Amino acid sequence: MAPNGTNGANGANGANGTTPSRKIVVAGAQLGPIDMTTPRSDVLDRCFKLMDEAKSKNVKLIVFPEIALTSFFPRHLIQDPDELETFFEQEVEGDPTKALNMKPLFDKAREYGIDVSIGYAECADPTLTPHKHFNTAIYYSAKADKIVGKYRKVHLPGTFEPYERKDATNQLEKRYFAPGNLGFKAFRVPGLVENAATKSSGQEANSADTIGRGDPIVGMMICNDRRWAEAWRAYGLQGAELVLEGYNTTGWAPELLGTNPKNQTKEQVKEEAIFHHKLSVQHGSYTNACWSVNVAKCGLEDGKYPLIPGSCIVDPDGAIVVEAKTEDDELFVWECDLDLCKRGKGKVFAFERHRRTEAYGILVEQTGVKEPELL
Ligand code: CDV
Repeated sequence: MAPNGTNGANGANGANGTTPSRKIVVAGAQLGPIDMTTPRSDVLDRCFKLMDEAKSKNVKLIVFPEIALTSFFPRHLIQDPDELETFFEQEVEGDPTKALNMKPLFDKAREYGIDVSIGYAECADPTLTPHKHFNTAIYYSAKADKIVGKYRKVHLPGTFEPYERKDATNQLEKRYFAPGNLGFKAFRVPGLVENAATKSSGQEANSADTIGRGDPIVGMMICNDRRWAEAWRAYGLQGAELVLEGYNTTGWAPELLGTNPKNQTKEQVKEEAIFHHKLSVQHGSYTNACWSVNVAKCGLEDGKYPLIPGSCIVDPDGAIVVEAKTEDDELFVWECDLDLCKRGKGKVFAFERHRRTEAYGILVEQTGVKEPELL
């Protein structure tokens, strides 16, 4: 099958000594708006529809957005801790697939044999006071029947205190979440490509005959992370072939985003936000020679807070190969050939030959800007 008229059926299967295929049918599951009062069960029903469609299209991995199961609550000042807690999910027996509100989704993934990546608000340890809360994404492997990757958002935008102007759109992520403490750790996913080189067959990573031949290398980022070259490069340095990124990006928040004098209308502000989103993910994919699957929650939440669309899959050359067309629930599918990462990783972005770490100290030694001495 060639979803959406994509790049064709699998090639050689490896059985006759030819190069095994590294093509994976991947779907982004864009979600339309979710209001503050929408029950999780309604959202899960919407997710199931997208999973049904994914199954019918032979999808192997479906990617849901950041904080996929509720409204983007960090725009609201919620002072009652019990009320705030209702937006968070707690693992059961150390297993997020058993978390009350997420279990039905993973049960469906298990039934369909589809891998799932999803973002949610995580209550990490309910026995701690106050709880450690993170903005988290997890990767469920159907082959392994468990979570094989977990990422906690590192770059938390916005403020701790709400803006003074009554009608301002807040982004209270610094108030509600701790910065991610798991770094940018890439991981391998079993069962998605044929004849992968493995440790159990006596092979070693980073040897000439296994580079680009192991199980797919995946990284995750969440929304604001995609604007930071550091996040992409951390994954690039681990050979990431596929970066999964979910987002809730406001289309109108002058206090947060500042104003560009070129933009005269709210529509222009939103268009610029979509432009910056695409610029970031296209640049990150190109400069690290990896695919990226970028999935929005979008549309007008609570009838007044616009979130941008722009969900898309970007190839390792930085080109958008497929994008969502609506601002509602929508599945978009592409057959991603991981072998397309090889050109960039082997030539222009062959890090081992071209990077100059002796010149990069400033990148980790300094956080904010220090201008040169005045003349
Ligand atoms: N959820 C986000 O991280 N949103 C930010 C907005 C606030 C700029 C983003 O970078 O898209």
